[in-house]
Amino acid sequence: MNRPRLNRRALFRLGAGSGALAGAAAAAPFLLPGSRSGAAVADLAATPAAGTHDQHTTKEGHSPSATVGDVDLTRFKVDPSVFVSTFDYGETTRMADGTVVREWQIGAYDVEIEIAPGVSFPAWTYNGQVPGPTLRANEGERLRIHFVNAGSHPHTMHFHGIHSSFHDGVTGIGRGDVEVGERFVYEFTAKPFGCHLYHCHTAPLKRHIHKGLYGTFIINPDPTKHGDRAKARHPDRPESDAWQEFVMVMNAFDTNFDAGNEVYCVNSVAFHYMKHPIVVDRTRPIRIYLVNITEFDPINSFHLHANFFDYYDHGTTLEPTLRTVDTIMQAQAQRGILEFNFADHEPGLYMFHAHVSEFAELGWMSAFDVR
Ligand SMILES: [Cu+2]
Repeated sequence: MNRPRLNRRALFRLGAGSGALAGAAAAAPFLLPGSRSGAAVADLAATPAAGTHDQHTTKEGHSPSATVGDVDLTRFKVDPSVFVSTFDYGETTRMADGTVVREWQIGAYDVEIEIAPGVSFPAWTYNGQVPGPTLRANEGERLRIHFVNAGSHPHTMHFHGIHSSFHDGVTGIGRGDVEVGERFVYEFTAKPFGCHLYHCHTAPLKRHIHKGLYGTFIINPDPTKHGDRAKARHPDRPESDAWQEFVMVMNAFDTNFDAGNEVYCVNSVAFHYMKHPIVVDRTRPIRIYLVNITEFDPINSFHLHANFFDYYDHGTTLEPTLRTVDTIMQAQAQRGILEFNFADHEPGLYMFHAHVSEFAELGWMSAFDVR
């Protein structure tokens, strides 16, 4: 049976519009970093609508997947190449007893973003960007998040942390939904240390999350409580200076609202870090704050090529919860810290991607440029 049927890839192709994902290019060369060449591989567009096991020998080819061209980064508030190493520490003051108060201004806005060349998505955002800003604080500080809803629907901010019921940011509980035009200040103490997240928790939850209302929330461990191992994770300490830190949010987009994703990525743009590999210094260690917020699919995963890493589940321990692994999986809202280095490697490109192969082929494919 070879009857054509409309599958997710075909929909993606249709949704791509005017040739952005142009052309079957099975024989095209490997997509070079930074290439804007129209000859670049477009496996997405070349994929047959009907799936049989032998079709890859005729239509799909064997070239790495990518999109053609680049998104209009001026439409993003933050370029993913900048976002990946940007941490928002907000503004600080001190209370009379010396406790640091750390505050952020966060607004919910409707913004159209471009998630693959020519593919727009009508997002709901925190501060105009998807993911929202990576909020970072030190353990024990008093946090105040001044939230204003300037969007078109009720929203909240629900933090994965420890706080009161009133500040939980959930429809129908405590302060509950923040209606359009309303404000609310979420306030709680930063604990436990780790790699966390925040997201809108207004019903229907899957739609409010998937539309783009999520971000990473990092709490640095206090070395005075947790000893020397905490120092390397605390940016105020010289022991942390050597580390190259990155934040990666595994997300995906349902561009036709059929409760299935068409585009997968890290930090919102399909194949961005294949076209713009993340430059790393092989003499310095690497730490990744990794969060999975992918809606509609039960798991996502992270696989590193030619290397192994230590993993700290939720980032809430200073001893690895997994050692010497090259792949981990995360359900939605699971997150963790990855630590590794390329000290013994020759310089070059080293891939990392979802080892759910379909996700990789639909955008969640990335690379480090090790120098
Ligand atoms: Cu919402």
